[in-house]
Amino acid sequence: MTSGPGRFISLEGGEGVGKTTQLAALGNALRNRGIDLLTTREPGGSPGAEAIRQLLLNGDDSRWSPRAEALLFAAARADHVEKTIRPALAAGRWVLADRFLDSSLAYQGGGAELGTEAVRALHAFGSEDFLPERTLVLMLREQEGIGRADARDGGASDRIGGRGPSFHLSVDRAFRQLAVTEPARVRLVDATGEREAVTTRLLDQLSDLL
Ligand code: Z5A
Repeated sequence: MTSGPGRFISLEGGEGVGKTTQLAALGNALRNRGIDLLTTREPGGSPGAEAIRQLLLNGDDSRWSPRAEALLFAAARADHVEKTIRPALAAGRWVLADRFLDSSLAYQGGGAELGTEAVRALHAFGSEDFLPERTLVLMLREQEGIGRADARDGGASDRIGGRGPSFHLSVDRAFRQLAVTEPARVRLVDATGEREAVTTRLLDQLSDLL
């Protein structure tokens, strides 16, 4: 196993783009390079945050107002950072997360129209502005991601995934904007084609960290 500073990488993108698939594949590729890696997810990744995940993803869309929803994501993230991510990094491990702050910036900031400043303010308080070293955003045309998710789930969606096309279009635009605003950290990665080809593209975007 490698020793030295742990690195924190997040995988992002819209529903069904292949994050879960690539978390496993990229995770294996990194472990095969001798990296001691923890994979985790949001919302969730610690017992407290997994409990909040149930509140966030189940029930009617109207269960939470946009502000309450953003606070719940920020609270889950604060617990995840404190209990899971920081201890792993302190032990020299790498951490690969299925979603992190950029999901809140895109879904609550963009899709739900709270704006990125409000979401960043919650993150500043909850997680002391803690950020991944690299964020890889998987990109597909929207219908393609939804088509993949439908083929898997038979059309069932969670509270947030079930929102309409204009919501998901705003999410997509927000992810693209993040790559413009923070090009050193946030990289868009083409998620079309074979799974193995996507994993290679993701690894390419980490080459300077390996
Ligand atoms: N959310 C939020 O609003 N704010 C936040 O701060 C956070 C999250 C952290 C979490 O749901 C929801 O919470 C999410 C955003 C919101 N709602 N939406 N949208 P989640 O994490 O449980 O689920 P998800 O993020 O939406 O992901 P998903 O639907 O599970 O999809 P995925 O992980 O990106 O894709 P997958 O499961 O790997 O792949 C989907 C299918 O495609 C599957 O059958 C695969 O076998 C197949 N697949 C994968 N790769 C390929 C390729 N290359 N070709 C063909 N088929 C493929």
